[in-house]
Amino acid sequence: MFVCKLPDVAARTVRDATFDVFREYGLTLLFANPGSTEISLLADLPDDLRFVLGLHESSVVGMATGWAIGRGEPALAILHTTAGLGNAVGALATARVNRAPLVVVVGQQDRRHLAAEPFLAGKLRGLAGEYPVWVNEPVRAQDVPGAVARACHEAVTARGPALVIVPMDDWAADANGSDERAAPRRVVRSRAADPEAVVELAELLSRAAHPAIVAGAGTDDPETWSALVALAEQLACPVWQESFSARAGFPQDHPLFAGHLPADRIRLRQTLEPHDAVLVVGGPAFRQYPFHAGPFVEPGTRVAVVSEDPAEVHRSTAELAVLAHPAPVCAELARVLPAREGAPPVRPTAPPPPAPPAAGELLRAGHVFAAMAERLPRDAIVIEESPSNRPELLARLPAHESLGSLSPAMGGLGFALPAATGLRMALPGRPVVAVVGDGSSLYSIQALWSAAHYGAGALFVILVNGGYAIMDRLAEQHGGAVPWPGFGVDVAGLARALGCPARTVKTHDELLAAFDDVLPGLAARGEPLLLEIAVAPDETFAP
Ligand SMILES: Cc1ncc(C[n+]2csc(CCOP(=O)(O)OP(=O)(O)O)c2C)c(N)n1
Ligand SMILES: [Mg+2]
Repeated sequence: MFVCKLPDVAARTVRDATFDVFREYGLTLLFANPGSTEISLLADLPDDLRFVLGLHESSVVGMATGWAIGRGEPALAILHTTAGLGNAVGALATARVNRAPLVVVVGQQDRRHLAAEPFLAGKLRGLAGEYPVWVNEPVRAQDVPGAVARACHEAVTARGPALVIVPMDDWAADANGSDERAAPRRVVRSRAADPEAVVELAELLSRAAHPAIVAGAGTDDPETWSALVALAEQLACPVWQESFSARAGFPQDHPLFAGHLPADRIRLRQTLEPHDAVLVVGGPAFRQYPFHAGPFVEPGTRVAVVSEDPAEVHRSTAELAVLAHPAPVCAELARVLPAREGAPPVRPTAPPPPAPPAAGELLRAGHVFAAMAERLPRDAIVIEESPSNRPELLARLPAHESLGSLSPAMGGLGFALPAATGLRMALPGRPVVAVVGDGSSLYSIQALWSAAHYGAGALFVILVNGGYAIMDRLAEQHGGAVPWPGFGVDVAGLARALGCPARTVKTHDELLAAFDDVLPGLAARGEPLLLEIAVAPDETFAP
């Protein structure tokens, strides 16, 4: 019998199968900067996959990180072999420490001649060091879709970037053999509170006469906020925010909020000295900045930790650490512990607004934050990357709602502009303001192009003090001369050159007028705006 064999024009490719994985896991926004090793993936994208161009990989990954944090879901970033991944390493480290789930596809040269190390062949596996939560080089092209699905699970469970390195010829390979993925369709992560763990924590807390709570960045979600509020109210105890926290773990306008812990052991010991038990929730015991000798707490203070981050749990200097999601544990503790009587602590109030500057004097950061505090909508997200002004910003701009406060968790500059852009794309109805130093603004300035091009209506407030004020203060404290010059960069001009509308503000009246004009309508902005505000450098710095 004669059988007519049709040509196999409609053969399904690994690229098709991977796009289905993207769709299945909601990875339909592709934050990317393309290179030749990614052309076979990216050319002729189907309409339901949206490409978002970042003009440098710090912006690509920063935008993806903002998006992932805003959505609480993994975001997809696509990077170009060694050059792209190399440029992105700092941003990937920030994503890891900020606990943002990212699926990162890294393009590689063609498998068929990789052995000969052609132009653009990348030594990619170890390039991002220990910062990815998972790195995979699929053994066969047909393993790529499953690897992307697994990367999604790895990124969510370990909360960081998971990398899949894909040779460029894999995308056109026949998908036959890729259906049996080495990854489950769904992962259900159990979050129930272990009754034994709750009993141990409850015992430690009920023996204490004067307990206290320290909230870390890991409690910043609405469910954990309310569980922690219930626990704090049950214990009638003060709640501090860990120092140098990347997120607000507790409502900072609550009467039990006691302020931000100091970042050195001397002042930390003094602050916690009145307490015989400290429960650290969603953070390590203890996050610090400058080193000072001696213990974190006085000998009479018992320390317990609850966190779902294994590394935080394992490195904590504590008597007891519980590896668990804090929300159910805190809710359960609030249920089993008896209500305590006791006067709530005196809540730190924001310092009064500074008097307007005298004629001819420059504005100070305090003027900017005080004016913002009076006008910002309650649900605003404030992204801080203004190093010398951070303590004053935290004091004047409390987080009223979950995700109200965000900063680069490991101190790497160049996060705020792209993160604000990605956050605003993820949460188009929520006001987003990035407060950024002039020096900090220059690390990922090209993110402004993406914000403008994609209509991300974030507000970028750039505090122009003419240089690296924090470095100058630290050098003074160290007792040494500063070898780096100050700089006067026209940041508003740079913004305009990148297509981002910008205004400059020099006087107090201009400041109030600009904020009156812009802040009330922030939630509805369809385009970004950069405000370049000239400020005097602060003369002191005590984190
Ligand atoms: C990528 C990166 N490079 C260098 C540093 C070190 N660093 C920390 S703060 C700072 C200066 C920041 O200047 P600016 O944003 O103007 O803030 P100011 O200190 O003036 O408030 C530098 C260079 C860093 N944290 N990250
Ligand atoms: Mg500066």
